[in-house]
Amino acid sequence: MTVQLSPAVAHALKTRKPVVALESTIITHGMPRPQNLETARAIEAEVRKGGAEPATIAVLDGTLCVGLDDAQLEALADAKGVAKLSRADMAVCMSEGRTGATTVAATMIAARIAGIAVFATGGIGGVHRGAETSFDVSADLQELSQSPVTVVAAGAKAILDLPKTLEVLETLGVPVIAYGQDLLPAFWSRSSGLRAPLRMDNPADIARAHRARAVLGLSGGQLVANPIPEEAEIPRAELSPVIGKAMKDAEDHGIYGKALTPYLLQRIYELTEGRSLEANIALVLNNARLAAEIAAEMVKLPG
Ligand code: PSU
Ligand code: MN
Repeated sequence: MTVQLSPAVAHALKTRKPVVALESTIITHGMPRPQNLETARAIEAEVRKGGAEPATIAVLDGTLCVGLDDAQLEALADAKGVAKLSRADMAVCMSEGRTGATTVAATMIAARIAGIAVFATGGIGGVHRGAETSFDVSADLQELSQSPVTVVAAGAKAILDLPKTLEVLETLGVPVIAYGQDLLPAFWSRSSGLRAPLRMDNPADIARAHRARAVLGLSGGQLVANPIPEEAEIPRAELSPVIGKAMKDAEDHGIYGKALTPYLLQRIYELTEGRSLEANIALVLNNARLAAEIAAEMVKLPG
């Protein structure tokens, strides 16, 4: 029931090398095999290429591991019945000595403990469509207001209610920064049609803004919304009916709660014949690149 930094991550942090935290729910619940393991490895390689140390995070047999070696990564990618951990259930998983993958919320908690300021993922959880009746709002949003981590994602998935997600983030005091454009990206698509509250055009500005929050004594981090590369995007109009169908299927099968996001991702993968996965992989790698650049700028800041 401890927290364990891998030797590589511990060394990087000690010598003030840039480090990028990575989540593991994307491996266990977000992508099918074998692409999940291939992508997990490719993300780590991308972070290293950017001169930063990757720290993939998971709870393994009750230990919160910050930085996995390749054997641990492979075992996690192959394991069945791994729990999907958020703020509410991470401690119980550890106290019971079990294994669980960390969502954005749980990964932020681990990054905070380890002292890692930057985290790359695909998409964050948000306010689900129909939340006015289901009350399904991801704990990722709350965590962004509590743990001081800059999270690089490709915006929020179009399976969510994006206007409501933006409203909740504003209420919680979370800066939502579109990278290099005015519009909020929507995961598989470069544009959600909504204006992002903030815009920044280079990694150094993002690093300084992170530091400024600390100067003000503000809890919580920042959400950087990085648009998917043009060549990989699936235009919104094309995806819209697919998302509608996947949501109808979820309803018909009575899927809700924790199971909903993984179900929708899998269903959209099937309905697009794999195209959504290709886009997902491209955008995560793109986020890993930007996160490494931000991490490199963070360590240059004085103090
Ligand atoms: N988006 C993806 N793939 C994922 C997730 C989101 O494209 O695997 C995962 C992340 O770990 C995120 C979690 O933190 O889903 C959100 O789940 P929920 O909506 O149940 O909070
Ligand atoms: Mn939920």
